[in-house]
Amino acid sequence: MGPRVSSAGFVVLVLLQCCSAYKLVCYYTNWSQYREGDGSCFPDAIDHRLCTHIIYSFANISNDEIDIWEWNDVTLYGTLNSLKTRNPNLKTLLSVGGWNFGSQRFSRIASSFRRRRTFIKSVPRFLRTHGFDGLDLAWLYPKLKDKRHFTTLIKEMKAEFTKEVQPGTEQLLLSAALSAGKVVIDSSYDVAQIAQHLDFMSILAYDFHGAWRQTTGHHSPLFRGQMDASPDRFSNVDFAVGYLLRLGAPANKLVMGIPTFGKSFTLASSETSVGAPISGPGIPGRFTQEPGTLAYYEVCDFLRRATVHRILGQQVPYATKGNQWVGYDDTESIKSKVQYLKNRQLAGAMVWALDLDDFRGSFCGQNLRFPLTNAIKDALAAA
Ligand SMILES: *[C@@H]1O[C@H](CO)[C@@H](O)[C@H](O)[C@H]1NC(C)=O
Ligand SMILES: CC(=O)N[C@H]1CO[C@H](CO)[C@@H](O)[C@@H]1O
Repeated sequence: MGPRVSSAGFVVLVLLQCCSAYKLVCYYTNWSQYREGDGSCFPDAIDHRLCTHIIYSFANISNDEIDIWEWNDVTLYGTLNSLKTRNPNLKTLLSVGGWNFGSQRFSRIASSFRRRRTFIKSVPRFLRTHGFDGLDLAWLYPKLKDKRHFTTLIKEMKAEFTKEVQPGTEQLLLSAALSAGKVVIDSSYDVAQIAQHLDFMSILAYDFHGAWRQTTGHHSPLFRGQMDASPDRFSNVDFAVGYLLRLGAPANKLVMGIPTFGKSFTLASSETSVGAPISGPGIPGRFTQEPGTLAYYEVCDFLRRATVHRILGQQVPYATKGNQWVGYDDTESIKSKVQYLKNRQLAGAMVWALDLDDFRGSFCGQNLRFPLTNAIKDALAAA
C-alpha cells in the first residue's frame, strides 16, 4: 500500500508542476543594494517560495562577452542562486542589457556575425559558472534597423543553448523583455519569429504615462481611459497584450508585467483628477531618489493622509496629497490584472521589481513581506 500511495502522490505532483502552474517571474535589480537604510535590498531578503523565476538585472557586455556589472555581482549571484537549495523548483536567469546599457552597443554586437558569435559563445559558460538557469535579453529597445538582427541573435542563442545541453543538465532558458509600446512593437519585433525561439517573453506593461506628458495619468492602466484620444488608446495593458497576441505571440509564452512602483507628478493647479495639468515629475522618494517614481513601500508612506481614488474603467488607483499625484498598483488592481491574464490564458505574471515591493514588510502594514508580489502569487493560485 505504501508504494501505491507514494506513486499516486508523485503523479499528482507531476501534474501540478506540469500544467496548472502559472509563471511568476520576478526581477531583482543590482543597484537596489545601494539604497539608503531600509531601502537597501540584497538577494538574501528574497523569499525563496515567492516566485517561479527570479531574474537578476543587469549584466554587462565587455569585449563582446557577457560580464559582471558591479564589483560584488559574483557574490550576489551566489546569494541569489543559493535560494535554490531551499526551493529546488526555482529558476534563476541573468538579464543582460537594461536602460543604462543602451541600444547602440547591442546593435553593434547583434549586427556583426563575429561579435554575435563571441557574445553567444560566452553566455552558457558564464551562466553555468555562476549557477544560473538561463538568460534574459533586455535590449531596450532594438530599432527598425535592428529588427532582423534581434531575431537572428535570439535564434542563434537558442541554437547554442540546444547544442550546449549535456546529459544530466537542463537546457538553459531564454527569455526577452519586450516593450509594451505600439511604436516600438511595430518597428522592433518580428513577434511570431522571436516567439518560436524564446521560452517566455515578458511584456513591460507599465511606464505608459510619465512626466513627459502635460497631464496626470496612470502609467499602467489595465484598460483604455474614457478620455484617451487617438494615440493614447494604445497606452494600456489590454491593448499591448491583445496586440502581441494578434501579431503571433503564443499566449502560453507571454508573461504580463506588473509594476511594484508608482509614477508620480507635481500638480500645476488645484485640479487633482486624471488629466489634470502637471508642472513636472513628482518629488523623489526618500529611498529610491528618483523624480517621478516611487517604490511601492514609498507609496505606502505617501498614502498616510492622502486621498485615494480608483479610476473605474482602468481598474487602477491613484492618490493625491498637496501638489503630489501618484498612480500605482495595489492588491485590488493586482487581482483585476491577474484575472485578466488568466482569462487571456497567458503564461503568468512578471514583477518589476522585488526590491520595489515592501520587501521588509515594514511600510505597508500587516507585517507581510512582499505584499504585492504575494498578492500576485495568491491570485495566480486561486481557482
Ligand atoms: C561595461 O562594459 C563596457 C565595455 O567594456 C565598459 O566600458 C564598462 O566600464 C563596463 N561597465 C561596468 C560598470 O563595468
Ligand atoms: C545595467 C545597470 O543598470 N546596472 C546598474 C547596476 O547598478 C549600478 C548602480 O550601482 C548602476 O549604475 C548600473 O546602471
